Amino acid sequence: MPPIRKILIANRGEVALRIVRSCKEMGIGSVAVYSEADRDSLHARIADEAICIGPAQSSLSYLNMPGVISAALVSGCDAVHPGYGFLAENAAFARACVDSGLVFIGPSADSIERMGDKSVARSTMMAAGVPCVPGSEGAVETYGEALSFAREVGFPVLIKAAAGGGGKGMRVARDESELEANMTAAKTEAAAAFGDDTVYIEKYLLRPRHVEFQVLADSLGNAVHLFERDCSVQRRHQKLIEEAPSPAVTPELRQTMGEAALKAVRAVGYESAGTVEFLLDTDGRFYFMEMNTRVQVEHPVTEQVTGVDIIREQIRIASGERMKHAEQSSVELRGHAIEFRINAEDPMHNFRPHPGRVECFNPPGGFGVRVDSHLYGGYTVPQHYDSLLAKLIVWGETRAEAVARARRALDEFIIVGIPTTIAFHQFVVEEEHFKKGEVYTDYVDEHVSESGLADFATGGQVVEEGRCV
Ligand code: MV4
Repeated sequence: MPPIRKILIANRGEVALRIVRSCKEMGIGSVAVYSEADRDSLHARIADEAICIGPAQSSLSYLNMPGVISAALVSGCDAVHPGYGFLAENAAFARACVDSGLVFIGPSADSIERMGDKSVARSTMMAAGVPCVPGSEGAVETYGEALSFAREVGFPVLIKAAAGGGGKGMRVARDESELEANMTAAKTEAAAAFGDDTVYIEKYLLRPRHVEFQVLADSLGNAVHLFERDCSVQRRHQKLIEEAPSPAVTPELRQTMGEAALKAVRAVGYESAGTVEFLLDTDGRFYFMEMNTRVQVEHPVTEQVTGVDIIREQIRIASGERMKHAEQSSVELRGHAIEFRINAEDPMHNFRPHPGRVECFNPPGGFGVRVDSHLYGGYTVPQHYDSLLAKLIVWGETRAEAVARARRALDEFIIVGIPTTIAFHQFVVEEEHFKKGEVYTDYVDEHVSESGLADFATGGQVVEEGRCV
């Protein structure tokens, strides 16, 4: 495989910057693509070259495969990094890159496809001996089949869309009387959202934690995991806070779950960075949920506790090189890291997205603080894309130290002009359950009631309309 000399970054925002930064450190050229709405964006400015690929609407720019590939070819790139979102888990795009003579920095199109269908992924993992939530072997065709699986595992059950992930096309059936209608509802929603109404059935676990393992596998057959992240603090399937390691995972469990994650990787001949998601129940049992075949938003917490630059490793792997840590025993876990997603959303009003002009941007710094962001004072957040503005990642020798540092860093963080989730995070870092590491997937609904947040959010960071304070 020839070395990679120039990479097209098929993304925008903070992740595009993140990728350009690794390119620069590796002496690799970088080409940004941007939409008309992103003319003034930082990712287009810091890359070596930048090419406008179309209007604001994603489907006409960041999702336009021929446009992105043409940009790579005319600028003389030899590889494409898709980041997360947009085309990152699109098997047709990975295939189109390869067919155009470009290296796709990620897994093979076949791996993306196999993991993209959650019911196929589930049966693959069952066959490989990776623990899965009790339920159907693969897709469920008829109501009769659904009923027999539901009776076998016991109610409540969860009906999930095979093409889903992230909660879409998902319905709980608490008892037999709800099964038929909710299966129909899940199928209808899945058909509308994904053009595929295939569903499967699992026992519905109560108060699970979301624990995911970062994995890396190279083309020479080496595979390691970089331990786990706990992403239990979510709202409506949007992650808000992620941390590594998980407060719920003991060294023994970490070893067992890590081995299961590697079993999953080997079962599909996976190559590149990926994430194996598990649900961890209150009794410490874990079950495979999904595998994500991209670099994730929350990858920095893993970087901070392992010292591994995951983007750099993706690029090395795509070049056919051996990854930095080819042996599991050489990967070490040090300290604790927590990421807070700072979104252009108003937590006082149901987290309503709130694009607009950022008058002042003053991120925190100092020991153990990392901020990954594409913001600058005077930048206007466009309405066309996701609301992620910045990621605050804090590191500490212990979880308590990381939480104390987070409190300090959040207090320093000033974004003037638009509401953000900073106030939400300021509430959470003072909240007793979070401080003890007691976070479950329904944590936000249970412990961050809107009234509680409203009470807290009046204090803390000082924000005045239109000026820095
Ligand atoms: C589950 C579950 C309980 N039992 N599966 C939500 C998103 C999708 N990726 C899978 N999800 C869940 N699957 C079984 N068998 C609970 C959830 C779930 C959830 C999972 C992770 C993080 C937050 C969540 C919030 C609600 C439900």
